[in-house]
Amino acid sequence: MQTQQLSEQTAHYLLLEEQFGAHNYHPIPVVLERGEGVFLYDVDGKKYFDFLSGYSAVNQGHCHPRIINALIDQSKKLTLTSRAFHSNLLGNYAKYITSYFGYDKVLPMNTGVEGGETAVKLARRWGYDKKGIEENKAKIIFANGNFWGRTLAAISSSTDPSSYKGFGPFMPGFELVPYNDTVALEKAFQDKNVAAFMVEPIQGEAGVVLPDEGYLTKVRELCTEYNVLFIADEIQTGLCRTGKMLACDHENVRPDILILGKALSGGVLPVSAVLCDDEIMMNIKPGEHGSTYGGNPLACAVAMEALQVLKDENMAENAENMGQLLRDELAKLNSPLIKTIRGKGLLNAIVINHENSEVAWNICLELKNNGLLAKPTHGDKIRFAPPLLISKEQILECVAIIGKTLEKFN
Ligand code: PXG
Repeated sequence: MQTQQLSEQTAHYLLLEEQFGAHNYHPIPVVLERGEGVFLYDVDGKKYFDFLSGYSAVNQGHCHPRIINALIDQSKKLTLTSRAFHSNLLGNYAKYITSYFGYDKVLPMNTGVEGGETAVKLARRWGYDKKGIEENKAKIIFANGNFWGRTLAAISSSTDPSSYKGFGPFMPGFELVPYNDTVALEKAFQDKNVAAFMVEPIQGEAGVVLPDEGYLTKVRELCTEYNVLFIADEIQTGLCRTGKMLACDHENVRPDILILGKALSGGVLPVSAVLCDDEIMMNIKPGEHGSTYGGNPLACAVAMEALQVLKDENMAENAENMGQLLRDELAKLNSPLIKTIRGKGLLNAIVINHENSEVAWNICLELKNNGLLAKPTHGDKIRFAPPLLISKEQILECVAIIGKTLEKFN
């Protein structure tokens, strides 16, 4: 591993985390204290381009003034009622987000993984109440390489040993098919107990894996034909990240259940949402699902502003254009270290052409030294996903940083 010169301050904070925090992450050794737009600043005042955007939670840019103002204004009035009482924000938010995405109803939760859990519960209940699946027999199909969080249910569908190994026993009723394989999917759908297929339109954590064009269209067709719910996990791909409001919009397909999270709050607080029509949502009765913080007034105010900012600032269009520019300019580097460049909009990854998986990590350390923050995933892949307000000049500056960095490793 490459040795890094760390400032005394940085070393101090790293030590605190190491001594008193669980060792459940392996972060890049940088300690951040401020963010603004596409930039992050560390405790020594060094400025960086953020090429991770909190795993796509900060699509609108760090500390977006309008979102922060919505947070401040609402936080002075009312932050939490629990769902024991109504608030004057929840109804407005529900109306706003359902008309924004074109669904009958929303079920508000907090983290992405709770959104996933909610979708699976809704699908099971629909399977029993509407499809007529026998009690406790419902199956949910997932794709190999899926990632939807770290709870016991989420790791029960995982094909990544670092997620599931040593944490069994697992949730029954989950089955897997290869990603991007509609023949396997149709085979799985022969089983009448299948209630839903839950899939990421582009697999994010797997390393930005894009399916063939037409995959989502075929998934939609098969789900309709076999009366199986199509659940789209758009927690990472949604909200303009891939150059459209939703990644499903690239093929004009409408999932039966849509899960959103991350950028739904612009990185300000955990806000997730599950959207679907009454036929699915209205099977859940009072007391059968929820959470203390789900739909809290602060989250409602922040989410409405975060969604409005995406539209007002044309973030889908900018993500589409800047993503194309980024991939084109990365290709022009002609670096022997880049095996593959892939992505859509501003959800991109490069695959490093080296057997030694430490090389991608060391490249990220050197990128950090040169003023750009990125993190490897699965050893050899580096995600390039800046906030969506990045400009052309900034993209060119970032590609220059990446080019200079890679040259050191040739
Ligand atoms: N679905 C997708 C597609 C995701 O990428 C989740 C669900 C879960 O969201 P929450 O808010 O529960 O983390 C994700 C999360 C990490 C990490 O460990 C998380 C994600 C990607 C990479 C790392 O912090 N995505």
